[in-house]
Amino acid sequence: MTTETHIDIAELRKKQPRFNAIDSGHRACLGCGQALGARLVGEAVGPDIIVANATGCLEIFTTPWPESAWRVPWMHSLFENAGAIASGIEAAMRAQGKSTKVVAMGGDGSTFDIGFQALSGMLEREHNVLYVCYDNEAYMNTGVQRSSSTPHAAMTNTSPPGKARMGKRHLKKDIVQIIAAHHTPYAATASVAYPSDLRKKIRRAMEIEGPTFIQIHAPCPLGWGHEGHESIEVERLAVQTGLFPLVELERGELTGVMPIRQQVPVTEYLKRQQRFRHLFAKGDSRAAEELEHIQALADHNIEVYGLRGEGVDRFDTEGSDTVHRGGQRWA
Ligand SMILES: Cc1ncc(C[n+]2csc(CCOP(=O)(O)OP(=O)(O)O)c2C)c(N)n1
Ligand code: SF4
Repeated sequence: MTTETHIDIAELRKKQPRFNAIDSGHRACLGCGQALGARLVGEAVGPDIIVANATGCLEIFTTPWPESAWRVPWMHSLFENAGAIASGIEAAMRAQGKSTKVVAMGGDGSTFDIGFQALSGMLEREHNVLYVCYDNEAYMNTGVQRSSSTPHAAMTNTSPPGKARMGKRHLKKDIVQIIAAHHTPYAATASVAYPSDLRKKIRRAMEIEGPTFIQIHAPCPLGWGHEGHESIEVERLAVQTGLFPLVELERGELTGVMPIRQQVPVTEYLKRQQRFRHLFAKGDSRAAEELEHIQALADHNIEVYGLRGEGVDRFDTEGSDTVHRGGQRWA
């Protein structure tokens, strides 16, 4: 015997433990770090926002016409002008006396490279906008081309390893420091493998009147070359090796770091990803040199940011458990 149950969607939503700015129905790949990142950001920002989203995977997989996975007002900007669009929306809100917060979003290609000019202007003019960069370290939406965020020695379709070079020749751009050099009130790095820390930083940024910036390291199984179910494990290693330091900078001053108590060798991170497989090729003496170089980059981060923690745990969870899953309840 079946009984029909009437479900009141409005009532159900009220009982939900958290607000989701982005919901089911998107078409990201399995294990997409950016989809998880956007979900975590969406939980932390609350409903009173307007999103300006640059062209890239996030924009494409959340809004296949005529559908949308967004539950907040959302605007697609060009690849190059999310900062300008967000500035304009914020100025319009201010003129109308509204407190709705503007959140700009873009990938690393959009943020580090093509949209940087508009972002720099937005920061310099001190617009009250939170800018979130989902850093998956390449132009993924168009088939994995190198960006200025792609790490040294990584293989992409435009930085193939071969006789002339071992993957990308240049270093990853230090975007959070460049943003901080704009005297930005709050600039931080976060990782989808540390969700509570990520949400905490988003909430901190939302409280600040003025421009804020968060760079979220987000694995891309397609571009990094690992299985979708490995995303979080791989991403944790990015942080635990020191290759992606978790830091907070306020008006250029370092105000917070997530210490690493037991540093993991970079090979543990690199060997999990096909984009670094040439670094493990037998009989190529350049591979060992590159591995040493990458280890030196991780050690340098640990030194410069003072990341070395003390204690027996692999990782200092201070700060990670203060914000509980679901966080604030929204009406
Ligand atoms: C001016 C301009 N150049 C190139 C493109 C083509 N394009 C669309 S998405 C994209 C890659 C986006 O990369 P990224 O910003 O890193 O985001 P991801 O897709 O990796 O999330 C490119 C090159 C475009 N839309 N506009
Ligand atoms: S290509 Fe990468 S960033 Fe794009 S949807 Fe797939 S996993 Fe996500």
